[in-house]
Amino acid sequence: MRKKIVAGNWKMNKTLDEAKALLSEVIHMVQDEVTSDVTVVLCPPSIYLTTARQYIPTEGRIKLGAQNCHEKKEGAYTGEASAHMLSSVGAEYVILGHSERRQYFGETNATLADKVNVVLENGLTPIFCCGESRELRENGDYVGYVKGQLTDSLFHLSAEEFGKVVIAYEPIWAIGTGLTASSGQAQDMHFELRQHIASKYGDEVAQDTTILYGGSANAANAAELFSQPDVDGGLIGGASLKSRDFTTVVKAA
Ligand code: 3PY
Repeated sequence: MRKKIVAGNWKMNKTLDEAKALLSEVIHMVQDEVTSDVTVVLCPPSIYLTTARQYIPTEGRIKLGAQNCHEKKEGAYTGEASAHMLSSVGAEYVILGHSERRQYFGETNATLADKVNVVLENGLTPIFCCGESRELRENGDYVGYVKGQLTDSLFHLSAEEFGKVVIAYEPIWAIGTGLTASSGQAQDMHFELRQHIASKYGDEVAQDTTILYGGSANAANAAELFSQPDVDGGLIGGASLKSRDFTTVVKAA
């Protein structure tokens, strides 16, 4: 049985006091209300990771994640954080290749392959984001494009290493636009990606791979999205900033 995960991507939001309040509310609500075995990953801005670590119980379903890391081990990279540093402050997951990182920070499939390597070397779980633009969805081979993102950034891994990766399908046209993929569109792509993984690593690895949906998933649409057989939870943007909404999404998984 593959793992169900709901991860909250806070992006660049919240002051320290607001972050503390949100952490405390979400942790209590999840502990009090969620009965399933879903794993919840909270990904605040990296400046709050150390604080967040103090709020999140060391044992249990709630985990700490970062939103990015640098591809090099260490060195003269002003303003950056390495996977080793993230691990040293208690992060367990790292979101990699979010479309905002690809778009605004020029991250390529090749850079992301390096990031995946350092993240795995440091015992962290990558949440690898992939997804197509609106133009591609309307006029191109969007399935081939998203499969290519996996091939280029992940398929150098051994089956054992790949087994530690979480995939998040996030169509770019559904991020920050209020548009969401229909549950059918999400299912179709997740199915294609699982087949693609099977073609490289075999059926067992593919069936065990957690594939999250991201892109304006929220309290109103999560249950429908998560009811799809190949949708194993979500990577949640805006709705992760409100404790009630986020908890509702977690309960839907
Ligand atoms: C969204 O929900 O829009 C996201 O980008 C999640 O990462």
